[in-house]
Amino acid sequence: MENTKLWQKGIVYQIYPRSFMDSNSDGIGDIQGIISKLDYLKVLGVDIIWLSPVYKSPNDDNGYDISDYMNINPEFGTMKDMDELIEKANQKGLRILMDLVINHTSDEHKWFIESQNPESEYRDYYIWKDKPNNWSGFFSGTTWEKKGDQYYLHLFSVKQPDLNWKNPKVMEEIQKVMHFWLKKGIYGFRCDVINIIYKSSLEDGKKSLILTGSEHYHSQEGCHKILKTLRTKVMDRYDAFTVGETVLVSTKQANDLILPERQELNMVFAFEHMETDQINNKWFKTKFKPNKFMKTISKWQEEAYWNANYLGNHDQPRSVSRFGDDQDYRVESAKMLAALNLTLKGTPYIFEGEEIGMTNGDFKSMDEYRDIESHRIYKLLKKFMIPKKIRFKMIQKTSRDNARTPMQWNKNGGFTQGEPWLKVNHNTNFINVEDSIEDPNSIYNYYRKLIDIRKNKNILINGSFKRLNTKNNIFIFSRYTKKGSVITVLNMSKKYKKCPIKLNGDILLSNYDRQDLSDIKLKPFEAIIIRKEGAL
Ligand code: ISL
Ligand code: CA
Repeated sequence: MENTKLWQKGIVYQIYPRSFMDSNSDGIGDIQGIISKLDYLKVLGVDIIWLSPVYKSPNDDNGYDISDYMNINPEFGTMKDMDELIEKANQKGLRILMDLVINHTSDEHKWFIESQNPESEYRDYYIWKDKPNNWSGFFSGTTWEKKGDQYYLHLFSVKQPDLNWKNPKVMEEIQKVMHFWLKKGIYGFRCDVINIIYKSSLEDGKKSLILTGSEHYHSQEGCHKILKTLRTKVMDRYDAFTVGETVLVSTKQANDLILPERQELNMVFAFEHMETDQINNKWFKTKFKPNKFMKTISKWQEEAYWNANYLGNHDQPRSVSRFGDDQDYRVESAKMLAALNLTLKGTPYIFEGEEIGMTNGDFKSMDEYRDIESHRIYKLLKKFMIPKKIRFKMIQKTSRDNARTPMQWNKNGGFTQGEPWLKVNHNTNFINVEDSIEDPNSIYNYYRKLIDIRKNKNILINGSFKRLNTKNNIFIFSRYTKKGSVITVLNMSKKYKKCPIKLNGDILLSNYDRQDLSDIKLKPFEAIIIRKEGAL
C-alpha cells in the first residue's frame, strides 16, 4: 500500500522554541523568531515543524508544565504571533505539529489550583491519596506531595501534577483543547509520555531500579481506550496525525498503539535504540555499541508497523557527540548519521541543529545548567557520595541541556542580541548556519541533497527494509521494491574497514568524494547510498 500522506512521505524538523531564534533580544527564543526562519526551513527541504510546547507555563520543566493549554507563554509571544506562524507556515507548504502534554499539567493551572479544595468539582481532575505509595519518579525521588490532608501524584516534577484520566471531565477538557488547535490549521500533535497517562491502580509497585510502580500505568488497557476516543472523536475529523512519545515500549506494544485497525496513534517514538549506550539507566553511560544499535534499529524496522526515526531531540545528548565523533570526524560522522536516519523506513525527524552538526554543550560548572532533571540527578548522585568530578562528568554526558544550547546561526551565535537563557556553545565560531550554507561540502548541504533524494525516491518512502550487515560496526541495509533497491552502507566507527559485501550500482550520495565501488575499504564514518536496479 503506497504511503501517500504527508506524515508518511514528509520530513519533520523539531524546534525547541526557547533555543531556536530570539527576535526581541530578551535571550529567549520566540515565535516571531521562528517565523523569521521559515524560509530557512523551506530551503532545507523539511515539511513539518514539531514545536516543543509554547503554551503558558511557569517553566519548571521548560514548558512541559502547562498552566493554560489555550494561551501562549508571553516569553514566546502572543496568540496573534501563533496564528501568524500557523498561517505563514501553511502558506509556504510547511505544517505545524504541536506538543500535547496531557499526562500532567502545571501546578499553576487553574484546574489544579481549584483541585486543592477537596470539595471542588476539580478535585478529581488529579490523583489524590491519603498516603503515598512506593512509586519512583522520572526525575528521581518521590512522586507524592502533601497538600492539605492528602497527597497528589506527580510522576515528574512536584510542579507537574498528574491528570486523572479516569475522570470523563478530563477527557472532555482535553478534547476541547485539541479541537481549539486543530481548528487553527495545525497538522497534529506529538503526544508527550502518552502511554503512561492511565493509572489502573495506585497500589505499591514491584521494587525496581527504574520507575517502581510503572506496571500500574505503563501501556494500560485504559490508555488504549482513551487514545481510541481521542482518535475517533477528534483526530479523524481533521487532516492531521499523531506521534506518541512512548517510554519503554516493545515493538509489540508499539504496534498495539499504531496499527490502523487500533485507531489510536499514527506512529510512536520508541527508545530502545537510544538505550544502547547505557546500563539500564541513562545516567550510567557505557561506550556506544554500534552493533547493538544497528541490530535494535533493524529489529524495529522489521517489526514495527511504522517508525518515527530519530537520533536526537530536546531530551537527548546531541547525536554527533553520542553516536558519531564530534572531534576528529564531526563532519563525516554527522553525515553518516543523516544517511542512516533519512534512508530508514518510516518518518524521519531532524532535531534543530543536527543539520549543521551541532555538538553537546561546553558547560564548565553546574550553575551553567538550567535543566531541572540534571540538577535533581546531580543532587541525588551527591547523596550517593559519587565524587564531584565523576558526577559532573555524568551530567556533562547526559544532561538534556546538551540539546538545548541556542541554535548557532553565525560565528557570533546570531541567536540573540541579548543575554541567552542558556550558554551558547563556543564552537559556534566554526559550527554555524551561515558558514554551512556557504560551504558546498557542509553537513547542511549534504542534508539538503539527502532530503531531496529521500523525498524523490519512492523506494525510500514505500520500499521494504532488509538488513544486510549488522556486525563489525558496519551497518548495511537495503530498501527495495520490485522496481529496484537503494543500499545504505555505513561505517559506524573511526577505523578503516573492509566492506563485507561486494557493492555495485550507482552512487547516489557519498560523504567522501567516492567515485566508484570497486574493491572498497570503508573510510572512517563513511556513508554510501547506492541505487541498484532490481530488488535485492
Ligand atoms: O529523558 C528522557 C529520555 O531518555 C526520558 O526519560 C524523558 O524524560 C521521558 O521520556 C519524558 O519526556 C517527556 O516528558 C517530560 C519532559 O520533561 C520531557 O522533555 C518530555 O520529552 C515531562 O513532560
Ligand atoms: Ca525572545
